[in-house]
Amino acid sequence: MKTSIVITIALFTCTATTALFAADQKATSNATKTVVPQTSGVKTLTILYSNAKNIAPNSFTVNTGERVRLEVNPLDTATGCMNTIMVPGLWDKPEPIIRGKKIVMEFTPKRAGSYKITCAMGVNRGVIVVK
Ligand SMILES: [Cu+2]
Repeated sequence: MKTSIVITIALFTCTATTALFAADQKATSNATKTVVPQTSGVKTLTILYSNAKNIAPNSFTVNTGERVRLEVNPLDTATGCMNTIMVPGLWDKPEPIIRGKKIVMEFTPKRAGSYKITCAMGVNRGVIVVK
């Protein structure tokens, strides 16, 4: 969790710096276009969670070696067996699903395969296919 916060702050800082840099470039140079390096080599997957529909979407495809940021936005607080979410093999720490509290899981898949999105007990709720 701490790591996620640090990464989020780092990304925000990068974005802000890039924006300032871009604005500065625009102001000082009309003759040449500066290509701002992409700071986000990250594939972001966004999930909406609700008690009624569980997770949506629930099926994703990513590539081996690709940095993935899986975000879960809970509209509800999940209860009972399904009150946590994890991706065994990619994110092994069950994250509690609490209304309004975004969950961020960042990982880089190293092996191709089908990874289930589950609760802490392993009940299936979706899949991430790594090619
Ligand atoms: Cu469960």
